[in-house]
Amino acid sequence: MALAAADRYSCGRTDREETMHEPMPSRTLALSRRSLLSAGGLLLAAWGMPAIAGPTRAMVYKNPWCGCCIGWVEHLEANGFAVTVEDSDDLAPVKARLGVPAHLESCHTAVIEGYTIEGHVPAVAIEKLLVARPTLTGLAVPGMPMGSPGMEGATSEAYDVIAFGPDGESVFLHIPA
Ligand SMILES: [Cu+2]
Repeated sequence: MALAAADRYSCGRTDREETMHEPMPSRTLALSRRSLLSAGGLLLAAWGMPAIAGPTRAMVYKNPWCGCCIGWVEHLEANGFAVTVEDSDDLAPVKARLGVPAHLESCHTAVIEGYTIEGHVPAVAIEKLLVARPTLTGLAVPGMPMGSPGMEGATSEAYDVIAFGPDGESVFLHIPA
């Protein structure tokens, strides 16, 4: 089932403009609090390591008209990442170069500390990845699940963050509805 290009890059949603000014659902707030705790853990983990330069950098490739991609960028920034955005009308070559399996594709693609991050992956999963640093190509949240960072709205659904790499794929983190 192929999404029409317009649907795909506008996230298939037209009500984002109205919903983005509503108060965040409590689940999102809870997730943010968890993310902050994880960030605290990261700081502790970094204690005693050689001085490292500033916040974690994220390079995000997205379509210029993708609203939910901007929502995800804001989620990263709110969690302390320093984000650089590169807009492109054709992300297929980027996804191919960064090793995103076709069946795990979403809207935007990012590179964080050498890992490929595909779609609406929550910061808490990225922080867990950067602490554990497993041998992976990266993480993906395929499609665009409602309730994931950047896809906040009236409903939220459970979804999995998938780890992918040379050794195959596995569930890295389950996010409950
Ligand atoms: Cu999206």
